[in-house]
Amino acid sequence: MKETKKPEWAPKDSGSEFASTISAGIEKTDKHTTNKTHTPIQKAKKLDIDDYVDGILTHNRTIFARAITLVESNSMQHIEMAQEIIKRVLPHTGKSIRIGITGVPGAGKSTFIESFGLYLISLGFKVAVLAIDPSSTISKGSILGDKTRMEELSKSEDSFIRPSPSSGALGGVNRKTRETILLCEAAGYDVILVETVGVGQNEISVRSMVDFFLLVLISGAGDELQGIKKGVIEIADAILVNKADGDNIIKAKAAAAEYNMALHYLAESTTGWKTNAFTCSAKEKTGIDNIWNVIKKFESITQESGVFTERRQNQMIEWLHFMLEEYIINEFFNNKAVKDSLPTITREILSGKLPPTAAVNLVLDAYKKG
Ligand SMILES: Nc1nc2c(ncn2[C@@H]2O[C@H](COP(=O)(O)OP(=O)(O)O)[C@@H](O)[C@H]2O)c(=O)[nH]1
Ligand SMILES: [Mg+2]
Repeated sequence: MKETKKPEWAPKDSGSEFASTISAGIEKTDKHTTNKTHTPIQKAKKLDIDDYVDGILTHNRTIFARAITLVESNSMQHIEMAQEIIKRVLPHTGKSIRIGITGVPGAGKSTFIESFGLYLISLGFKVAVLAIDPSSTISKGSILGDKTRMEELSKSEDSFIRPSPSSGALGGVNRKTRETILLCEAAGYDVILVETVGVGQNEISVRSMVDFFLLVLISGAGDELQGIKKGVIEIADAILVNKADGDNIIKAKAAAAEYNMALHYLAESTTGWKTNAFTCSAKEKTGIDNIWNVIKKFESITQESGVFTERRQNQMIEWLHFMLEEYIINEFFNNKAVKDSLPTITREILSGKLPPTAAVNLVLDAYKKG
């Protein structure tokens, strides 16, 4: 079906992409015009779980996008429905390669994804691009930027691009992105690219949901940036020095050589795999096929050794623990007895009557009794 003409990254506040392209407006049109050539589309219909599952598995783009909207919702009712859908499609997930892409803003991640995504599509793959961008909830700037950078890719029938979900209930962006990955796989996407902005905590959470972690850098970045990069370099499976074009080719190659030297001294980020630095030009589309070969080699080596599967299993367990922790913390701090006891106990700590460790026991007692 070709109903979705609007690019999928239409900013969230324009209405969910879904609703904005279809439901409400069309319903009205049908009521207020006599235009019978306009076939009323099933959009207005409320979908049940079977509809969602069938739609995802038969790759109905519209239903698929609606399922993702459900996953991204903060309403408990939607979350519950989404869980049921995910449970049903779970046997059809896991067959993609999940690639995390990080790097400082401006390194060229989006431009790279455009070139890389189109290259993968030319090889016959279907590509999903998900973004995790903490700044996008504050300003839509980055999404608007991406819109122009991924123009060709967004037009392809074989791509699906989703901007960063807003945070919110139950696991927030983390859960939403992980579950979206599963839906993408069930819908037949072969390569999942998760783009994140290289600022602190983000890389760690993206690392925990992908198979391969790619760090996009540029040559000549200032010293203060090197500081941020250090920790991230340690978890990268490949470093890609981008913008190796024009006058910059030599500098980019020198930077890649330097990173390769530095990588000698670092522990493996993935057991049995040697992280290397390469160059590419996202703009001129050079070095793109090479990085795909690196990723394929990584996949075959880690599949063979079992590290691939082991990592995915660990990631699921981590996810379980992460969600449990979040749930327990919420439940604890929303407990009435805890809420009631905290102000007095806090005052006693501040006035020097109660040591914090003893206070912990008091709060826990209140919780257990409450
Ligand atoms: N010369 C050159 N410029 C690039 C290349 N890749 C990206 N850029 C430019 O770098 C800027 C930032 O790119 P963008 O993809 O938005 O970076 P992101 O913030 O990492 O997603 C844009 O002006 C791009 O046109 C490249 O390979 N060569
Ligand atoms: Mg970007």
